[in-house]
Amino acid sequence: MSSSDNSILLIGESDVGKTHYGAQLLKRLMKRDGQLRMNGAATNLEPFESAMSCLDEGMAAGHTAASTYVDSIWPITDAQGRSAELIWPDYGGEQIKAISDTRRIPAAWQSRVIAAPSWLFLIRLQKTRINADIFSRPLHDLPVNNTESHDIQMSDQAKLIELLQILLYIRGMDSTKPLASPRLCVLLSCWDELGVEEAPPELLQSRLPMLSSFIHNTWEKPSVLGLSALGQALSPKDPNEDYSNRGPEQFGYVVLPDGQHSPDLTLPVQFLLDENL
Ligand SMILES: Nc1nc2c(ncn2[C@@H]2O[C@H](COP(=O)(O)OP(=O)(O)OP(=O)(O)O)[C@@H](O)[C@H]2O)c(=O)[nH]1
Ligand SMILES: [Mg+2]
Repeated sequence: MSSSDNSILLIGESDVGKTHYGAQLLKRLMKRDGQLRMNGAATNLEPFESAMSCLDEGMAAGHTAASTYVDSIWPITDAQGRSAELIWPDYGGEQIKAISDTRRIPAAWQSRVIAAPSWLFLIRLQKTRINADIFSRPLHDLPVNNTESHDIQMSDQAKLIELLQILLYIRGMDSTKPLASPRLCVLLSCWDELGVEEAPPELLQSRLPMLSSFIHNTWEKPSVLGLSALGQALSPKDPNEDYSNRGPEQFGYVVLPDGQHSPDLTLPVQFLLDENL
């Protein structure tokens, strides 16, 4: 790994689990038993400090203020001893929603989108409205709407695709060939609340088929993983004693593309960094 730019563009609206993943990832890097380990002093940890202390008490942390954007810098090393500086952001998810809603991108975000060699796209399926449409049911099974007066809303699936299209446009990607760069990893977050047996790529394909096709047609080698950063739901008010006694490091897992679970929360990052090593 070179110590040049290993920033990860973490893309996710509010409530998808960005801050909790950041806090749990940081704890795993410090515990040093995964594929990636902390190798020196991390800087700008403030956004994750309060989340980490809530988790230590067995509680969930709060929402990140809409205007916050902080890049935290983590010196890491992999199992082969190669080192890099990982730039991991934390921000209020409203910033992503604003890009999608207004189709305008602030200058600071523009440079991040252009510079980051890897994109980590968090989707929380539980919060994604999946309306019945011709992609999920035959046309004759769909409810008939009185077209005169109903509001036409874009489906969440179409919005997620449009967001990726906006980001690709900003980056100037107009290739007709599948993209090798930026590398893309889709993380289906809060996996524990889904209660499914399927592997992540199949789940994405069955729940959001249009998005899954878009991703597989646009990128050369996208990866689709599941993530349960906490391992279970936690309350922001009632501490979970067992969680606190055993320690948050004992909880949380990644679901690999073949459906296997791994407690190593650093795996999605390692996948993204691999090509940039
Ligand atoms: N069940 C479950 N809940 C989770 C998990 N990770 C996060 N959550 C919950 O999901 C909610 C949102 O998590 P955050 O990490 O605050 O989300 P965020 O993307 O940082 O949201 P903003 O700060 O608003 O942008 C919180 O209520 C967490 O408790 C998980 O792995 N499992
Ligand atoms: Mg947050």
